[in-house]
Amino acid sequence: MTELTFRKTEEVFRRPDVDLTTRLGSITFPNPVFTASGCAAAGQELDQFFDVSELGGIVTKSIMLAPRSGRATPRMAETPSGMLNSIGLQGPGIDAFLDKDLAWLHQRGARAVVSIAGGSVDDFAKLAARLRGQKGLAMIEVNISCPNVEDRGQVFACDPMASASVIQAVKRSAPAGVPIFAKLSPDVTDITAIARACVDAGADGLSLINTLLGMVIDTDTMRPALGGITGGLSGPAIRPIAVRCVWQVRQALPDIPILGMGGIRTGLDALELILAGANAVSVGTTVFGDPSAPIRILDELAVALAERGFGSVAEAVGLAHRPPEVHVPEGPDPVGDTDPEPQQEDEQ
Ligand code: RRO
Repeated sequence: MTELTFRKTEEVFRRPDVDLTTRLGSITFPNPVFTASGCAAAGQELDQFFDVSELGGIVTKSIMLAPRSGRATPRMAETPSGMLNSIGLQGPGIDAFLDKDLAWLHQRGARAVVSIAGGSVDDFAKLAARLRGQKGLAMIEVNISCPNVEDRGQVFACDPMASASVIQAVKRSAPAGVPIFAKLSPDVTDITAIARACVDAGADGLSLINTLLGMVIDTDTMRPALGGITGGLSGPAIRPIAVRCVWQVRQALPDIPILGMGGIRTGLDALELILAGANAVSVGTTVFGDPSAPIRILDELAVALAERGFGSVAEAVGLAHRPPEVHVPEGPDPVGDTDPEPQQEDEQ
């Protein structure tokens, strides 16, 4: 069925007839384009640009148990084809989040993917328990990979055992039937080892990738540009890294759902991650300059899939892993033909 979509910009777009539904664990989402954690708060600000319930899901900014003011300013710096952030998990704490943000998303009809972050395994378990019985909750993204923490020991996703402990604890405390996705860091030697540890600990899927640890020095002040000194690098600069991580994890764990993110700006960028193995994608940094980007990218992705002859997004997931087509050169049949007839040249 062809769907007519009305944009608040009064533009009318006829989305091609492609089945965009995608399954992440036990949940089927209407389409594979989500927001990325930390880039759209809980979706309210974006709702003036498009109907946020039209996206596959809204991934919220990582929430902690208590309110937190975050790191010193400045908290953002531009980089070539990307940006650094050093927010430091600023947020209102889980109680205010549930009352205001999750309640709003539910009332709006959006599918909420709640990102949780903690400083200890116990924090994560408590956060997961607080999500029991909450309406509008579609999925939990367990952020074990925030780069902007006080010490690297708190980046659980840099260690398979620490990652597994968090996921096990979340799985035990979280509401039954809600998929648990572990968000991983690309800043490791072998992301598949961390991915396996999370899946063995009970993760239903993986979110790939968080930002990479980076740094900018202001050559006028001759000091670090960020108050927090280091920050997380995002944007198009990291897209090839995201593609590589999704590819490696899809290869290692063929049946695990993957939510892919990292520098997506267009429908073709989204398709690239899907071909690498993502079942759905999150759109992040580009939203700061183009708040309508997620819905535009969804439209562009539908067109890109239709143009390539796909009837559904599912057909494209991981397709880049297929073996190369073997090219059989034309020529005489070699079987039993030791003395081939000389070939006649075509008359021109
Ligand atoms: O808040 C942040 O500084 C932050 C988080 Br929680 C994260 O997961 N990734 C990031 O780049 N920044």
